[in-house]
Amino acid sequence: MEPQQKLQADIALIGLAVMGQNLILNMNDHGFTVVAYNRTASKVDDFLNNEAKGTKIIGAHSVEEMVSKLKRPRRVMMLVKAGQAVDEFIEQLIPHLEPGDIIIDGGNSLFEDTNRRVKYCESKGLLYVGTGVSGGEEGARRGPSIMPGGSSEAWPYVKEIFQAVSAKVDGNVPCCDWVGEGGAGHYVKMIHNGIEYGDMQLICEAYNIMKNGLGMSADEMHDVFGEWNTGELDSYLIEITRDILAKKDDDGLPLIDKILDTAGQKGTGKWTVINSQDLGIPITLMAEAVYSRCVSALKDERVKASKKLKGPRPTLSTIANNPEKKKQFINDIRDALYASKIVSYAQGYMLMRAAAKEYGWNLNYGGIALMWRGGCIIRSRFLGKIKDAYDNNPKLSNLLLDDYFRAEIKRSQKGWRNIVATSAKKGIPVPAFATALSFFDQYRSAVLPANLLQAQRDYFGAHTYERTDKPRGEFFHTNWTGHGGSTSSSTYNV
Ligand code: 2AM
Repeated sequence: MEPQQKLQADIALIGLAVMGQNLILNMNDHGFTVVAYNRTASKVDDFLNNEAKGTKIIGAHSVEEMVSKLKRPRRVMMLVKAGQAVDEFIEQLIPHLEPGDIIIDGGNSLFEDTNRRVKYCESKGLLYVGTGVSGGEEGARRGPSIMPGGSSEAWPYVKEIFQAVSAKVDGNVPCCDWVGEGGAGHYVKMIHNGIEYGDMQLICEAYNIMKNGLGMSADEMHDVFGEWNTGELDSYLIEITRDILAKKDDDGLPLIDKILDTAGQKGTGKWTVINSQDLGIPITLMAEAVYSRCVSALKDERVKASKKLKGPRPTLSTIANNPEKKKQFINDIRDALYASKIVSYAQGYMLMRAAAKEYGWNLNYGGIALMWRGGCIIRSRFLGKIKDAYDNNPKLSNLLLDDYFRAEIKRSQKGWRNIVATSAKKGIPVPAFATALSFFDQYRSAVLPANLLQAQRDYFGAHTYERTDKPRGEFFHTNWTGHGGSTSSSTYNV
């Protein structure tokens, strides 16, 4: 290694899978000197001799050598398999680092692990950053959305690199800002993925009504999604849906019609829903999106059931055969998608607020919308409006109460209700549209039937209830049958 390269490197990156390699190349493009290291050292040489040829990227063949090449405070970023590999590298790094040095985990770690690692590294005098990196391989190379959290003293030292390599929107605004303490960065990445599940399910429901209800061809739907992508739904996922619908197989027929309808999942949506259950926050749309993938996976059962369980035919021929009505109905589908999407994001933000309270984070809500605005899978024009809402009122308690979104839902509501009602009548499944509407109607209800629920709980389990004519916090029990006794349950679980 040439002597002038000694102590010159800005950052080290461990993990030379495609994401790691691409992020290194991206950092190099932005003028940073990166030391590349990997457990299997032969990958370092492969990388230097191929993708990294002709760049300023430096290779290292041991942790010690890697660390020796870094400027202080040292910045070491890991992009390795989540779980044990991260803990192992932390242990390998600690003996070679000094107080104030920074370990960064850019992998898909669970936020609870990051919470623990931040505390552990800080106890050793080190700083620790757990960052969500979204946008896949292409994003890593051209500009991902980067969501860093952890030891806040580390932010000034990683800000320049992260913001330089991140995606940019509206000219040159970086899709990277400090998220918050502990595992907040990885948490926000997890919520991003839950929202992504929801967005995808909403698009699938819109597609299904057009395809099976209105009998539209892939080319016709391609045009509709193309048009939607010029309006308030303008987003990466609508854009790729437009393009997917235009793709032809070798025989010239739409490829989409040949793809089996069973969805896979890697589990990040599931983790979001599990966390929502822990925190008692209704992210009903994301939950329906996860469960819809589960239902889709029951292909064989569904094929059998389709021959036995009878219901209405899903065709909407009266609408489909009247061009005026059809156009209006397609607009209603768009409105259903849009209003449901507002509900989904409102629910995602409700969960983040609850998490901030539970885990003691000071989350930057507008910043989060900005980070998702570009680079990642859920990037959209819509997120700019969420950023505006939190800029207008950083203490906004619910996105549904923001003036802009309130007006948007008001405008879309008629179409949304028409789509959910028509689908119910015709037996077209719309779990996400419907749950969003039910949630909306529950959320705007000052009174819900939980009075009866409390009565039932008190009847069979003496769980007690509060009364509308008494102050909150006073609990009552009734002897409903006359022979149940008047002893109430000792524990009261909300
Ligand atoms: P490898 O090339 O030596 O397998 C994605 O899998 C990245 O994580 C790769 O760089 C891989 O290194 C690394 N990785 C996976 N499991 C690991 C482990 N247990 N210890 C160290 N690195 C690991």
